[in-house]
Amino acid sequence: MRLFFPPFALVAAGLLPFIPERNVVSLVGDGWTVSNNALNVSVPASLPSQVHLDLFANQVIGDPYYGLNDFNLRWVAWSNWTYTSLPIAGLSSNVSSTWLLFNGLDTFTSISFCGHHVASTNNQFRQYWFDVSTITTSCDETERILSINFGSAPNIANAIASEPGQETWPSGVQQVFEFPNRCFIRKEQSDFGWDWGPAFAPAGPCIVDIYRQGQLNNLPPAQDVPWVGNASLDYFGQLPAGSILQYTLKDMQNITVASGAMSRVNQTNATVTGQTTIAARLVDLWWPNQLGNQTLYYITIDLVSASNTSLTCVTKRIGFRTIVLNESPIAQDQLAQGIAPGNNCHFEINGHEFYAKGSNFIPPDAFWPRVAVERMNQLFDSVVDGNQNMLRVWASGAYSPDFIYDLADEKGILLWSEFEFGDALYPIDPAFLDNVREEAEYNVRRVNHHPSLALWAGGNELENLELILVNQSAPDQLPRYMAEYETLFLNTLLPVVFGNSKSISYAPSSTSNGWLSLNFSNAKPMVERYYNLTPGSVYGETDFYNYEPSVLYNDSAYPIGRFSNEFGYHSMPSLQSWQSQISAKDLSFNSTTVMLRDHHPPAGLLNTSNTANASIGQAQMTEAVQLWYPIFQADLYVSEIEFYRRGSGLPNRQLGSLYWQLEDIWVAPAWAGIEYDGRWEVLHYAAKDIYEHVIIAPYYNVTTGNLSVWVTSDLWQPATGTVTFAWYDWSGKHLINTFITTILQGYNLTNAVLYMAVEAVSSLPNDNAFRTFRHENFFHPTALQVAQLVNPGLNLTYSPTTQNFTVSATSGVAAWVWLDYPAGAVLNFDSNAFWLLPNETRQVSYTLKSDTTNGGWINGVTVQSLWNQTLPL
Ligand code: BMA
Repeated sequence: MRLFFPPFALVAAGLLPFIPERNVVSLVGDGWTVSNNALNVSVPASLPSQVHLDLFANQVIGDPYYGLNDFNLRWVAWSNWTYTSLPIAGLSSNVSSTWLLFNGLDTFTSISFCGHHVASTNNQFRQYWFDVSTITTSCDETERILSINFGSAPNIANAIASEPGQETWPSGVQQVFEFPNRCFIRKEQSDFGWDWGPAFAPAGPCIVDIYRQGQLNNLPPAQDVPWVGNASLDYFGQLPAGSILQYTLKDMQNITVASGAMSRVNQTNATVTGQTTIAARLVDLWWPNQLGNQTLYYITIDLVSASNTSLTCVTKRIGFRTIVLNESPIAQDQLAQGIAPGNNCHFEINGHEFYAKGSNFIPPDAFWPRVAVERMNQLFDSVVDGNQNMLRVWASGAYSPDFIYDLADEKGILLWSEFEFGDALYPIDPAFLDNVREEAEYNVRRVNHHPSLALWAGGNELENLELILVNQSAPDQLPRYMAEYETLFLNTLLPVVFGNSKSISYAPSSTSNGWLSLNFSNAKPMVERYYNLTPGSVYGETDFYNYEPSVLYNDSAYPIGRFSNEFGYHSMPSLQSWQSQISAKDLSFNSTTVMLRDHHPPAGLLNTSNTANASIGQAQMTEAVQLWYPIFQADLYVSEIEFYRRGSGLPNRQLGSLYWQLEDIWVAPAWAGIEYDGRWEVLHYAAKDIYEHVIIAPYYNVTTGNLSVWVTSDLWQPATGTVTFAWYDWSGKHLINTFITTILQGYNLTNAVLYMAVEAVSSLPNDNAFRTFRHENFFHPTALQVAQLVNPGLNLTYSPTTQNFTVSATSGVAAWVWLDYPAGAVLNFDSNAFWLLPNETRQVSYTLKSDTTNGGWINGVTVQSLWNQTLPL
């Protein structure tokens, strides 16, 4: 239970932006106490923090992630906690005003300063500032103590839920994980538990908008017109008459590219806005990873008085790009190309359609103060190394802090961002809507200048799940809940995005069938398509899970849409990771601890006890492994990604695959490809391989028994090349060099494997150089569980000179060769989980991310394949 999340909290004296000599006193750091009198606990604290972290640091509780502490520590969440400062030094009594500024209070607080009540807050996602001038001047320096009382979020959520006349929903609509009633409060929704995570519930900026002249949200803009730079600054108090805005645009070498006064300066009671055009030829474009360079600039906006004094000045790092989620109807020229009718649903960067390759990003920790820049840097390096260009920053976590967007800007990772609503419907009383509007304004304005920002979506699984659940449970009430849905997601959130930014698209729900009409002359510009579908047409996104193992790998079971924003199956993390968070005696697949840390499916969905619930998740993994083989999860994702990518050349013109989920929040069974400490699972390696630009892949129709092989490229230039096929038996005996299976009649197919490879020449987007793209794949007609594998005779050596491992197979086909390394280091190999033909040798290099073994990990590297013999170095 997170009680406290201030990325930083400031006491600012004279914070009026146009007083140059303002004095800012930071409250970040030591000198705080966290206490609960009733529990007789009072320990030192340090900001930013959360109560679990301070209690753990002072040994009041054990490691919240260890064993079953997820359950044992829930008393912390049910309690109230007070953070108290030492007397705050450095505040002058002689300034015109003093403000308290908070950039994150999680969630229900009562704030007092010098013993006076200042305010109460109720939204983790908002910025708050309070004028404490009078209190400060009448308060002695020794009494300037700030005290913040955090009320128990689950208690308060329950109290709000039971208020007379409170909103209710039909049975089964609200997805409950561990603590109920999360929808009533504006707090990270997954703090109340989720199927991949624990339930701890721990306790005005300037906006710069860069867009093409004439651009409107959600519509592809012209690319041959100048850029517009729009800046809007919030301010406190009175703005001197005749103030103007000036801008300076510099490149990363600090050379001025353009500067001047902004036109159309416009002033409301709290913001001042100005605009300028920037000739397109002056700047280079920003592109996502693999599609071009990530060129960045700095823009400085100066608010200057009539007497030419700088009142305040803000600098933002920006990029010049247009990014649009194009959901417009399929046009005539697209129909003529063979694209099925319906709606588009794809992204366009700088006017180019591209294939979005990526995954879903969940909160990387239940305790955000532990999410350090270095850790995110490593994680995002893994995203880039994994050939991904987009992450969906899933709703129901937290809005990402600026440093995460900064890293994404630098590495070219597009962030499909979402408002924090998911798998539930929400109240629409005026106070709730006002609170949401403030939260959305703050976050939209805060992150808009980042070129990595790809989209704002209202929330997770609303149109494709929540409204459908209402229809199933209480069809007569669908109009009412649909109207409420529109109030929040179309009438409240959409105007915040469109009112602040022209550069970014908005979709009320991911997943959805997109919009039916978009007309900016209407008071409500967007009308959703909902379920208004014509057979034979293809519309929006797909979201696909099926936990019945017998239907896995069946192409005909996968959904046909324009973009896949979620799909997956859960699996176990590595033994090395388990060892870091549970005891040796609990290290078995069905131990109570392991079962109880498997939160899938959510207890609240099943109305069963946690133990019964946990065994279902374990059972699903067991059945799938028994039917297929131990690493079926990664192979299943490969099969789905191949399927979605092939759709880019089929009538459904499918242009995106974002699997569930990029990374783990702790150590537990979940869908992740990267573990809590950064270690790659088989899934991340397999996804890296199948997200290569040019891939070759088999498609097997289980019903007809027909096999076809397709090559798919996401390059923008044509690729030409050759494809090679060869059938082998598992001992490596070469059967025939052809793809035609009928020639194999007479062979035992449980004993046959088809090798296929493509070698093609083309060039990368925004790069004229020709390169060769290679990819190989294997097809086995029967599940590997029943295939007659033979010992492939693996060999593993390491060369300190080249720092490469060499792996070879000597006596058979090696399926899913896996290099493993001991705990204490985090690294990734440049390839892993690959196949080897007999007498094939592969050099494997690695990128070391952290190491506490002083290089000793190298001696602990092992190799194995599905044949199942683990060999030491
Ligand atoms: C979808 C996601 C998450 C969930 C995942 C796995 O529903 O949006 O809510 O964690 O599937 O079940």
